[in-house]
Amino acid sequence: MEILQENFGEINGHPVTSTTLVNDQGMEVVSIDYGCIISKIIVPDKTGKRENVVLGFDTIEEYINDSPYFGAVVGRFAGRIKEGTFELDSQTYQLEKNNNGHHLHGGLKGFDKVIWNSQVLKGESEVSIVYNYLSPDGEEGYPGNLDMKVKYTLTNANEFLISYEAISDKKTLINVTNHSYFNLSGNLKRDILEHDLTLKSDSFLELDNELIPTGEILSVEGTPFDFREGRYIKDGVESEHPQNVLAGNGYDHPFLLAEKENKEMVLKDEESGRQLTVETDQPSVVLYTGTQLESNFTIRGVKARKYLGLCLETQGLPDSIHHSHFPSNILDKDEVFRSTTKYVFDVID
Ligand code: FUC
Repeated sequence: MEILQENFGEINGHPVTSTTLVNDQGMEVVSIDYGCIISKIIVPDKTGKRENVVLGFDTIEEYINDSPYFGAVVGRFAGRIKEGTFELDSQTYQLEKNNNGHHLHGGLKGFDKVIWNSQVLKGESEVSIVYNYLSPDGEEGYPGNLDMKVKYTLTNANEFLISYEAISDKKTLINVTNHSYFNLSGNLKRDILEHDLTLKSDSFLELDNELIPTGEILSVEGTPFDFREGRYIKDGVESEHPQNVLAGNGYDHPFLLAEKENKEMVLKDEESGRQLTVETDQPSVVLYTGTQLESNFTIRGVKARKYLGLCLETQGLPDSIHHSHFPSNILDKDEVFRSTTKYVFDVID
């Protein structure tokens, strides 16, 4: 097992470091201390060919100018909060409105756009990097000084674990995730339309035209949202279901997970033979199929376009503060928030 570090450029005079975690199976995870961005995950295909399976850039300038949250940790609150406002203990808070009059992914300068401190840890059968950021009281409108830790661990069993830990000195909201866009074809050879996803979920959140949850929880039964037996992503792209259409022809929806930490998400690309299994302790996953990816920039030589990657954002429910029947994302003063998501890569025939 190995940890390699190198310079990745600088932001306003601050150096940015890239850290590569390497295991003995030929798997590598590269992350930078700007946004805790995962810039590469290299895993073998069924022939043993090692290729990158996430969307990312090779320069800090591209991350600053073009990135739609590629590989980043998003927070303090992942997803949308309607009109960016909420009440806690009869005090009203106004967050930055950075998306169509709503708050998205932590605001104008969320966790994805700050430089984190870091420390590497080397064990017998795993290597880790721990990122730390102190988000000051009032940042982007959120109450409380929030001490945030994100730990990336790569094991010799091709498991990649992301653990989050947070504590605040005031009652606040917390809902963090990682916004990696996966494409298992390897080095973006194909889009994700023929990726096959199995999801242990019986229901998903209805969204309005601005992608804000309406409060309705819909059954997946008989819809393109039913991934319980596995389904190609293209089913939702070609679908006329109004929820697929409003998501830009695809998916941008929170699914409620019926099981936890038991292979609840399995993504397969038959041609390369790569398979990714995701397990989490969070109540939901937002499946986002890159429907807003069409743009003028290139991603390591490939023109940005729809369906080039898909996100499996394990998290609590967006806008939960406005829906008392959603699981709460309120963090009490001095309470410790902890959460872990595990990504396991292997090959199938
Ligand atoms: C996802 C989506 C959003 C947005 C963003 C880049 O999490 O829910 O709609 O486009 O990422």
